[in-house]
Amino acid sequence: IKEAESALGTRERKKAEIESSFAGYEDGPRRRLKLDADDRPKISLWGILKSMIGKDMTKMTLPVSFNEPTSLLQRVAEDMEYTDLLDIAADRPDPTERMVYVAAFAASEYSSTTGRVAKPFNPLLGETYEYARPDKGYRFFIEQVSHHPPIGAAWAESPRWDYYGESAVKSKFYGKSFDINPLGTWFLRLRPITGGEELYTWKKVTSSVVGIVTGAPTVDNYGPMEVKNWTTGEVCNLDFKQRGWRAAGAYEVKGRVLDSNGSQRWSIGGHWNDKVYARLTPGYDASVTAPDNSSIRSGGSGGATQAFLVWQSNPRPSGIPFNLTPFVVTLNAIPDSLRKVVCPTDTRLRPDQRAMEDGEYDFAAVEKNRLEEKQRATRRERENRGEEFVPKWFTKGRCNVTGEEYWVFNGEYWKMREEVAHGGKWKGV
Ligand code: CLR
Repeated sequence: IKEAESALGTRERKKAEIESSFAGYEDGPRRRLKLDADDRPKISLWGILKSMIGKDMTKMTLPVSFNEPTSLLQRVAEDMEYTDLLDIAADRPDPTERMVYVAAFAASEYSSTTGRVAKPFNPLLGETYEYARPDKGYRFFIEQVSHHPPIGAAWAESPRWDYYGESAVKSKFYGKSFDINPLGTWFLRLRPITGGEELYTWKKVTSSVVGIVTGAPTVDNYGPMEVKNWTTGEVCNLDFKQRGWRAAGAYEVKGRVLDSNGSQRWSIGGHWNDKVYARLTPGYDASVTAPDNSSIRSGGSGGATQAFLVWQSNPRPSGIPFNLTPFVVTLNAIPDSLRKVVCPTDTRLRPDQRAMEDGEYDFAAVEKNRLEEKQRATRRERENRGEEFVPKWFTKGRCNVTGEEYWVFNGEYWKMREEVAHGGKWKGV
């Protein structure tokens, strides 16, 4: 009881701190874009890409009609769509059950990639993006901390958890496929109801655009993923199955949760674009499919050997331009209340991306060029002064649990923002 009380105390303190950042989000999430349909010119991907075999994404110059009106910083914020799973995880008293929900969260991060064969805008060095959800109780922040190679450092906080990591990818166009390999580790600090804190880590799997030559490009995500609880020792091994020739088994994910002694506790199965189920299988492995009767119990498990639904993807209504998800539509909104407080470096203020969102593709291309030229000029000036870019909101640190390097958020962003909300000014940005 004492430990639960202290866990609740920590959550209360965090809650108050995070709520101080909600100014500007009073209007609630945006529901639609200005555009009803994107009438982008249909150009063959292969026609453009065939001369670029062997190149990585940073070396490809593509017409702006291959872009979508998101930035890579916002693509990382897409991870926040299913944080409810983390809230549920934190309230489960059993660590293997917490792992089931954390692993489902890690798999849910891929559901919004389908139908999105488009290039997000490349963030400028020092560009930032913030996103807060008063209704969900979290705040998210990311800064582009390196341009070559492109690296974004992200930090999200809620009363029950912190989620942070580095977004950096290696990409290469192989002709048959365009592969994107994420490099960084993602960290989850969970504050379970039973007290204390737990550290989980995982790495993202490979994303790949396939079907380029046949003219039906799709995004696949595949490979093994290990989610590890460093504090109590549970491990979940997930396997994202690679899409085959006949697309049978597409989107499939399966896995197992091992307890701290290494013996199996849960079997997991489903599809990362749709649903994930779990089944209590103490000491053995089983394949998990949808339960065959109507007694699907979501959010509970106590002793059940019947599979239960852990996660379900939100609907993808057709008719949203650029094939965006409803969650993504909320990301680039800038109501007047938010414009007043958001940092001048925020992605929402990029004129090229805004033009793209509004369907003004030619203007988007002109502005994109202008910003990139300006960035080059700034870099030359910096080099002439013999200076190096220093991130404003993150420093490099080493995790004393995993031994890995990671980007430590200095917390100053939200403090300065609060001053701005009370009439102050952004300084040194
Ligand atoms: C995957 C999840 C990671 C962050 C991340 C980084 C790069 C993204 C990738 C995600 C998804 C696929 C992606 C990629 C950059 C380019 C690629 C959007 C979100 C698209 C599909 C490539 C389009 C090909 C062009 C030639 C049109 O945490």
